[in-house]
Amino acid sequence: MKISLLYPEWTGEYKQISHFARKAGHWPPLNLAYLAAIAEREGHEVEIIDGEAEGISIDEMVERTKYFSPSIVGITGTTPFYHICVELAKKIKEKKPDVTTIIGGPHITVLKEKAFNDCFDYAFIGESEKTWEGFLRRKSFSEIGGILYREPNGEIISSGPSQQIGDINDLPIPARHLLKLHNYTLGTADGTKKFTTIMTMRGCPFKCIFCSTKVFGNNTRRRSPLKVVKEIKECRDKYDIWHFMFLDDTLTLNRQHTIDICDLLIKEKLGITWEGSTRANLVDEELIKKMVQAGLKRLSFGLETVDETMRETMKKNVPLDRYIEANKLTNKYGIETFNSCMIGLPGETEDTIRATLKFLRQSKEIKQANISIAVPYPGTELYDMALKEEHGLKLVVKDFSQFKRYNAAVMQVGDLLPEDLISAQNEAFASIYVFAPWRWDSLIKKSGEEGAELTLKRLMKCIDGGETKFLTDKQLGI
Ligand code: B12
Ligand code: SF4
Repeated sequence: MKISLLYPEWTGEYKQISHFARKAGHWPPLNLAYLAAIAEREGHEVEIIDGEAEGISIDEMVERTKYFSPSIVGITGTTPFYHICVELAKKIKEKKPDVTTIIGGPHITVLKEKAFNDCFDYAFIGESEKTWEGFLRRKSFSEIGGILYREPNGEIISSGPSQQIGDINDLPIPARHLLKLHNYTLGTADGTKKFTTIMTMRGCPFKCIFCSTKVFGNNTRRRSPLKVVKEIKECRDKYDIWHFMFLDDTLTLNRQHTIDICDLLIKEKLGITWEGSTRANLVDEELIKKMVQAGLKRLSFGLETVDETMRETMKKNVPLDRYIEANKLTNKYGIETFNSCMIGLPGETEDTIRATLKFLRQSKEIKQANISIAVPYPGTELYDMALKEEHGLKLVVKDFSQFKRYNAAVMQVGDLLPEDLISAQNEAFASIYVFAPWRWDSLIKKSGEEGAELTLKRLMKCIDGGETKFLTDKQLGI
């Protein structure tokens, strides 16, 4: 049987700032590569179309799919771009009504029946490799669980809870040979690198209120370091990939697991480089040293906000001073370090935004930062808080296509309206770079001269429009 797995283009929705999203790089759809590997193992002919990396429109994707003439089309979707998946499935059904359409991913996992649009024949809920294998083997749905489908009378039926893979070492190696691997590059302070993504672990035990962890849940499952390093070696030798992004939610969650992987990388002398994200309180000098020896080039931390009450409400439970310490440490070992912050979290006021921005503008330890707008993804505690209007939150935009993070805001927080958060984000993003010369170099290396110019223009636009609420000389301390 022929199967098409589709990842539609999405950055175009960011309009004027899509440059930054694209310049930051294209990421391979690892989910589809896992599902493709299983389908191939079951003897099917599979294609993966990555509309984002290949820069193709929905209509082109429909044409390509029609040309391949699959019996099954599987689409992956997150909340803000789910409407694109619906549009794509509808168009495919128009051209080829007999094709079976399947939707999977975080959005349908949380919303289930509510998002099970007519254009999809089946919805896969949660972690899906086991369900997918059972589906392709035509096992009875009640046996495999994790599927939504319709009875002939239109009634939606759930086949029961999805089954997680107990031992994730049983997963196949993702079918990267079906991807156009030269398309996947990352902008780093070391220049642009061809890369791929890899997971050493699934799940996260923490409960940050804004984070959607519904697919893999809170129990963590680790792969054997030997398998991880074997996959890295295969990518290097077969596909000439020398840089790896570890997608684990919290890379150093299990210190010994990280050390074991590092030891193997060092022993094998693979010469590859890698990066990932973790919590600032889960690194120490000995570990960092080992990670650097094993090829670590970049680490990301979620700093979010400097306000202590807000930090408590969002349940991040990492003291702010740990970020300063962790950044000092990574700077000492020459690791590019990225700190992501959010505005619009519960309890946010103009003053708390100013405090976070002031901290970012003044902190020389923080070489790179990013500001996104808090989005209450369905299924998160933040979403429930916004619905219940707690901590000054109010969900004012209910259209999921606006649940983006950049240039869009869907919640009001106290007196801050969505439009205030958007202009604060514009101002913040520009100011933390423009007024911090020690960040210029990395901005230019990562976003190019065009990106640096856009950043400057963004700030000038705020100043011209009189929107500089968070930027006075006094606040800047100059
Ligand atoms: C890497 C990553 C990215 C990469 C994208 C990589 C790519 N090409 O796929 C980048 C950086 C570009 C990115 C962007 C965004 N991301 Co992101 N991202 C992740 C991250 C860290 C890993 C994704 C991954 O590969 N997981 C591993 C695979 C195996 O898991 P999976 O994708 O869930 O797939 C499994 C099931 O969902 C299911 N499945 C998925 N698709 C399909 C399709 C079919 C047909 C079937 C049968 C099954 C199925 O089966 C898979 C195997 O079990 C996750 C967090 C996480 N832990 O998953 C966040 C996450 C997916 N991202 C998230 C968000 C919000 C975004 C953005 C909206 C942020 C933004 N910039 O505005 C965008 C949206 C991009 C888009 N196209 O939709 C949220 C999604 C929440 C939600 N409700 O949708 C997550 C869950 C983070 C979080 N914890 O909140 N992201
Ligand atoms: S933000 Fe990170 S640490 Fe917090 S729950 Fe999500 S993945 Fe886990």
